[in-house]
Amino acid sequence: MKPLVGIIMGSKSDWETLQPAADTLQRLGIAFETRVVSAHRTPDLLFEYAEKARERGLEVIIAGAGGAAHLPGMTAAKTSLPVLGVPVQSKMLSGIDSLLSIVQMPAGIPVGTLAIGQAGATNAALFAASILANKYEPVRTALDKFRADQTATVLANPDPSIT
Ligand code: RP5
Repeated sequence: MKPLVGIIMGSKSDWETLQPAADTLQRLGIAFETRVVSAHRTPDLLFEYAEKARERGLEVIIAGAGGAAHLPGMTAAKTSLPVLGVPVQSKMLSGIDSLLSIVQMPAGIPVGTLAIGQAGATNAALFAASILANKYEPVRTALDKFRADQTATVLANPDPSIT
């Protein structure tokens, strides 16, 4: 199956944060690819990836980066595909630097920014699924099931003292 979602990240060290996005897409049956694409270390690759993304069949890009996190914004500048930004929890500033770098886009080029860390990565995948669900019925069904299962799990375990 050709990937519909591209998960890109600024460094291999971001994989731990972004892996839940891949796991969630896998669970929903959505084809994806994962790549290290750095705005700072491989800028030419970033331009090529973003420029060719649509013609290769990608429909959503999830971009995770930490620190001075330019990857999501620069990717969004080079493609009109929806770009979802995941701020990686940096060591020095706990991801506040990543969050502000990604969320504070000037008007004109949007990046849909998620929470810092793995929760943001999971939600980026679910957000990508919501976008794709408008067009792909199986994705809508998988997303509805994901939510129903989540609700059932909470309701089936009402007592927090029981493990
Ligand atoms: C960013 O720099 C990456 O997204 C990563 O979060 C951060 C640190 O990268 P490494 O020095 O661990 O490769 O570009």
